[in-house]
Formats: sequence, C-alpha cells, structure tokens
Amino acid sequence: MEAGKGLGRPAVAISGEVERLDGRTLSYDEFVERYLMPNRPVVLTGLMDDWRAAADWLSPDGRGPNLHFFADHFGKSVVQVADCSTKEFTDQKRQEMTVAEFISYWLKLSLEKGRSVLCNDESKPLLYLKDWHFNKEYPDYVAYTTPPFFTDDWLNLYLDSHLIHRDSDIHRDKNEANCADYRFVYMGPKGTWTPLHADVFRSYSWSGNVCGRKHWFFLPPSQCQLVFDRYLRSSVYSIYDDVSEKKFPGFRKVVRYPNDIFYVEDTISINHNWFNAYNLSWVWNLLLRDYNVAKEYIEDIRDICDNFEGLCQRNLAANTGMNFYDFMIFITRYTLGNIVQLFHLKHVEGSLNSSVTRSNLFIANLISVRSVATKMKFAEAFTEENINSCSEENLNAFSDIQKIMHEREFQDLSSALRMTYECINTKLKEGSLTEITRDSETDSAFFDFITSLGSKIHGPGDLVGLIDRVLEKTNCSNCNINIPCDAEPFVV
Ligand SMILES: O=C(O)CCC(=O)C(=O)O
Repeated sequence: MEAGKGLGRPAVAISGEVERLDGRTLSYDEFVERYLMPNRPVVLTGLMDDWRAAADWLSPDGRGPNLHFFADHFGKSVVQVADCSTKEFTDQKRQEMTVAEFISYWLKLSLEKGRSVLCNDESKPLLYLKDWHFNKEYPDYVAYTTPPFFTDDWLNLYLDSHLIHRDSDIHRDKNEANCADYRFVYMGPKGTWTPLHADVFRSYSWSGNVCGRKHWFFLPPSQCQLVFDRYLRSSVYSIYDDVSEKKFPGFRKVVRYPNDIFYVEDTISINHNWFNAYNLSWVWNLLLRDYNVAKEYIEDIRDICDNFEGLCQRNLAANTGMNFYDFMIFITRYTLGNIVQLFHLKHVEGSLNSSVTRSNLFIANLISVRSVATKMKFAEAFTEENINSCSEENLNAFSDIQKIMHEREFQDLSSALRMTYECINTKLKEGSLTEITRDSETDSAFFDFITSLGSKIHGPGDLVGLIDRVLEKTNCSNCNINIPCDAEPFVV
C-alpha cells in the first residue's frame, strides 16, 4: 500500500508492487542488506522445488490441493479453524475440529457451483484452517526445509528447547500448543482471508505457497497510524470494508486493486514467524508498550496489591504471549549461546580471523542484545526490589550462568545455534564446514573463560556488562557491524 494524496487527508492507497526475484541467485548478504535490514517485503521464487509438501500436497494434475491426502494421512489432527464470515472481537471466530472434518467441509464446498469469491455469502461459514503446528506434530514427515534466508530464527530455535514461560501459574495453561512454536500450515478454499494485523511479537513472517495464490497487502510503517482508531487500540479489520470515518479518522483508502485480485485460489501455505538481531528491538518495544497499557489498566489497585509488578507481568504474559522476565531469560540464554559459539571459533578453530563471517554473525547478535538490554535497564520490573521479588523460577533461569550452561535445554539451544549458523555460512559460501567437537579440555577452558567474565546476571545491566567483557576479550569492541536497532515493523 502507498500513501495517496488529495481531499486534504492522507490516504492509504492500495497500489504498488512487491519486488520479485529468483531466490537461487540471491546471496545471504544481499538478502540481509536489501530486505532484512531495511525491512522490505520481497517475493523469492525457486526455493520450494525440493519440498516433499510440494509433491504430496498437490492433486495429480498439480492444479489444486490433494485434499484426500490430508484426510488419509493427517485426518485425526485437531486444528484451529477460523470462520472468515464471522468477526469476533478483533479476529475471526475460531473453532476446533479435526482435519478430516475440515476436509469434508472443503470437499462439499467445492461441489457447490457459482460461488463468488470476494462477495461470498456471509450467512454461510467460510472456513480457513490456521496456525496448524504441523512441523511439531509430524516432525518425521519432513514436509519442507526452511530456506536458509529464514533460518536465523531466534524465536523457533529457542522454543525447540525451551518453554516460553517459567512461572508455574502462567506456564500451566499458556505453554501448551499455542506457544509450541511459530511454524504453521494454513489451508483454505478460495475466498478465505486474514484480517489486517501486525504479527506476533512484531516478528518477521515468511510464507511459502505450496498450492494456489494469495494476495498480500503490506502497509509500510510510516502509514500505520492511518489504520488505527484514535486511541491506537484497534485497527481496521478488513481493507475491503466500508470503514467508519468516525471510528478510524485516519483511514481513507484510494483503491487501485491489481487486475488479478479476483483470481485468488484454494491455497495451502507454510508460514513462519521469526525474529533475530535485525528486529529484536521491535519485540522489546512491543512488550514495553503493552506493559504500559496493562499497568495503566490496573493502576488504581496498586496500593492494595501485594505484588503489583508481578500482576502486571502476569497480565502482559496473558495478553502479549511473553512478559519482561520471559524475555530476559530468552535474551540471556541467547547471549550465552552466542558466547559459546564465539568461544569455539576462537579456541577450537584457532582464531576468530579464520572465520570472520561466522564470528560476525555472533557478534552482531550480541550487539543487538546489548542495545535492547540497555533500554531494558530502566524498566520498573528490573529495579533491585522487583527483581528480588520475582519468582525463583524466573530468577534462576536468567541469573546463574554456570547452572544454565549445564542444563540440557541450554545445550540443545547451543547446538541448534551452531548448526543454524553453519548452514547460513554454507549459503555465504565461505568454505567447508568445520566440525565443532566438544571435549573435556575445551569444556573446562570454556568454563574458565565464562567464570572470568562473572557468574551471575541479576538483570539487564549485568547482561550489558557481560557482553562488553566478551567483546573486549575477543577484541571485537570496535568491530564495525551494522545492526539497525530501530527500523519499524510492517502491518500485513
Ligand atoms: O496466510 C494468511 O492468510 C495470513 C498469514 C498471516 O497472518 C501471517 O503470516 O502473518
């Protein structure tokens, strides 16, 4: 979308094209520079040819979805299905059903003739299977491999080994399927759609269409305010709607829909949400914004609360999916994982200079965390008093470096990081992979190294100090690595 002019008010103009190119001809460096860092959308082709899903999930003539295949192989899975005809709060109304039930609905629908696509009969449900954690449920099937451009994915790498919440009262009901990961399958008949939104944690999103075509509308950050109500709480639901000017005073659209807008088709797609060094700050900015809203909401009961901060954090976890302590644990472990990798490059492979590109990735990560942790220092949740009254589970999970290093879940994260960056490195064509072997001598050298840096992290300030000491010890303090920490996320 682009800004339009005229009638004295800025308008959301639906026009413009997203760049399109062959992903096989793009290097990782170019991808970072041209798309990831400036936060620019792109269509990359040629990256799904060897996916098993691209063969199994299509009908024999290759034109539509192979619905029977889903019913036969995955029919018992219980999934979330949205009814695109029914709004519920700010989203579409959802229900649970089995894949077999959904496929049977879809097959019946396909038999109906003459359905208009965008002006569908609103009295009938129009069902869209969403947010299916397919990969988690069927890991052995290996439906696809994530293209290397999208593998620097801190969110899913972390969730493969860690729970997002530590607090027992939060994690009982929240850690389950919803937080299992952010790798999804979406599938729906033509006409299904998703309301205007910004993604979870303001993460990046990639989507691979296994079957059919979708239209995407992207709203650049500079235009975001045009789709919100005057309190910046809710946004326009559907860009096709007649939007009330009273409710959304900024919204006026100038429509120039692409010619092929009506040719959307039955689709199956794989969608991941992910964040990394280039957009970590968006996650913190969102948490801080939502925290302030949550706090303001209960400010009048502050005086009668035993643990006001704890209540704010619980509400934040419930509303946003993560709270400040969850995030602190996450960035601490990510930091330690990156330090482990740097250490190995230095001590096992001999010198950082022999693997400059790879070490730059780890250093860039540390610099990004440092920048965010610097902002976090000022949050009320991290005052001495509030840290001391946060739960043991939370405190232990970010404070005791030695203990963390010995945990199985941390070691799994660390190995996953190594494999990920080796894979990115291969894409960078830096040279052959060097196997990192763990032996007791290296382990003890590493523990000496980490102990020399300090053994406790009592909050974001200590994390900043730790990163500074690592950068100093590895002679990277003056590395010239470009991490834009404050680009803005897109609304989709
Ligand atoms: O594919 C869709 O319908 C929307 C997916 C989505 O919401 C996203 O990836 O952000």
